[in-house]
Amino acid sequence: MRTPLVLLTWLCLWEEAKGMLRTTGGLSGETWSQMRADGGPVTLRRSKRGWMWNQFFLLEEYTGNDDQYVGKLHSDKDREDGKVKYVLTGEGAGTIFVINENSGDLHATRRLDREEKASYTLSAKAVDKATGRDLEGPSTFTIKIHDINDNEPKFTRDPYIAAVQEMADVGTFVVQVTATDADDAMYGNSAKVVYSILQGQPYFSIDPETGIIRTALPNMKRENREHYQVVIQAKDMMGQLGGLTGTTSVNITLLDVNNNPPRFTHGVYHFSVPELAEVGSELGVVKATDADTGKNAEMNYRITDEQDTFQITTNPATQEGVLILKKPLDYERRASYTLRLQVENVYLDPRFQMSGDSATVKVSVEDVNEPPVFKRPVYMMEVKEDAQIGTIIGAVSAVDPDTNRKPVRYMIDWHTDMDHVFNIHPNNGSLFISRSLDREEKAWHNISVQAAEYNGLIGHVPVYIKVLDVNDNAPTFDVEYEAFICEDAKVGQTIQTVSASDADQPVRGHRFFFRLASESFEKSNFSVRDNKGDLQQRITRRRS
Ligand SMILES: *[C@@H]1O[C@H](CO)[C@@H](O)[C@H](O)[C@H]1NC(C)=O
Ligand SMILES: *[C@@H]1O[C@H](CO)[C@@H](O)[C@H](O)[C@H]1NC(C)=O
Ligand SMILES: CC(=O)N[C@H]1CO[C@H](CO)[C@@H](O)[C@@H]1O
Repeated sequence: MRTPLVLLTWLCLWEEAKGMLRTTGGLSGETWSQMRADGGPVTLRRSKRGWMWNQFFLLEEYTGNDDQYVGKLHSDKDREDGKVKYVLTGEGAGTIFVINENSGDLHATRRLDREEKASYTLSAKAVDKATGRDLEGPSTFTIKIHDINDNEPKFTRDPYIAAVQEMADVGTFVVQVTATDADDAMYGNSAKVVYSILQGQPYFSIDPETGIIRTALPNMKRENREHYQVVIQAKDMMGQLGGLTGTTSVNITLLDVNNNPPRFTHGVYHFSVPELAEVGSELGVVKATDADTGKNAEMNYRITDEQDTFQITTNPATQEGVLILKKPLDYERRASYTLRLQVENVYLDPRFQMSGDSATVKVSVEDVNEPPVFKRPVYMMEVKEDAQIGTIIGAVSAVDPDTNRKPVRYMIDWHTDMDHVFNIHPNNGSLFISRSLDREEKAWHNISVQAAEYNGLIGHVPVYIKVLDVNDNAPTFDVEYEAFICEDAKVGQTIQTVSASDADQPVRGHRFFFRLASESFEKSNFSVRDNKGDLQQRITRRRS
């Protein structure tokens, strides 16, 4: 049979704890003694059979020097004559919690931390000291560690890294920060956190409840300021005075948008280029600047006139415009050009109305001392092979293309006329024959004529001289003939066929006339028959 036991407790509770106990303590219908006038611990007294009330409450983080009083166990069987002994078992019994076996007073021997362990379950019984018999069977109760605000809010990150587009609308989401508080979230406000912004106004704002950071100023331009360090505070106790705080910093970067057009660094650029510059060569670079970065600063250059002569490309590494020669220049023909350039961004943002920029480029062509230039790229001349020495066969002509036209002197490149067959008048370019020609020996004389500026540059031109044929070669018999004839040969019988050739032109198709030499003609016993149209002529017997 169970012996009734009276449980007396001292609860060290603050005002708010009382409300908690009312809802959780199972004290319905019972009467609380009055709170002590000094506001200290209340005495809760209850007299009831059995272990109806089975909870103790204990504040965490007790800072007193002595053991912290938890409460008192009392049995009805205990007449306070020293015959009853109280025995404690369970979590922390004998170590964290000790009981005075005579009085039933329960103490905690060390400071407790609710965030480490929020409640302990123990058992107590009353024993007859003399007999060792249980006066009251073991009954279970719990000691709940009551929260105090001993933990400050802690942010999940420090720092936060975030980015938002420049010129974003006010209220644009940037990042959400979160602070957690280890205190009891179910009880009081120790874990109720409110966010505020310590640094970073007026650019950014924070929602006190959600921790969402948003933009707070319109038209924040990256070009004015790119990086912001925002400091956020989280305060528990719902942000009330006395709450604990934690802070974090949020590094916010404004992301570039294309809100700036490229601008030429100069209104007019001057370049000079030697007239002999090769097609494809670089004449110079122009630069436009763009306050944006990356793709938003990429640009295209354009020439709006003189596109035949020049072109412009973008150097992808520097975004400079590179002016390139597209056609050969000639100082003597045109000494300067004026071009209009246009520059625009490659990737435009439809939100921003931007027009590109324009600039002028003045290109001056520099005169280069150029060699004399012949009027024709090649000269073709003809001369009869029997022409007299000193005959003029033609003339070449060259001029210095430079503005201060220097006089030109002509020479034959002797490497191309080793035999000195030709001569040239040094001032007027007339070509003479200085040796007799023979077409049959050499039909072409391909020589090179030079025109030199005085003490200066040399120009060259090929001259092809064709030697024309003159009939200056007699026909010749191919061999010396030796013919045999039988004595009974008939008249008209062919004895020998002879043929001839001629060194003059044409190579084929010569028409030769054959006859017997005059000294043997009269009384000759042989005759020659002209085999018309045939190179070969037959000699035949005329009489026996
Ligand atoms: C060049 O000079 C020579 C000698 O004075 C003269 O015979 C010739 O006709 C001249 N040639 C020309 C193209 O004037
Ligand atoms: C000289 O040039 C002509 C014309 O180009 C060519 O027909 C001829 O074969 C050349 N003769 C020599 C020896 O190079
Ligand atoms: C020039 C010559 O040799 N004529 C000879 C031709 O033939 C006759 C007879 O066979 C000779 O008598 C000639 O002398």
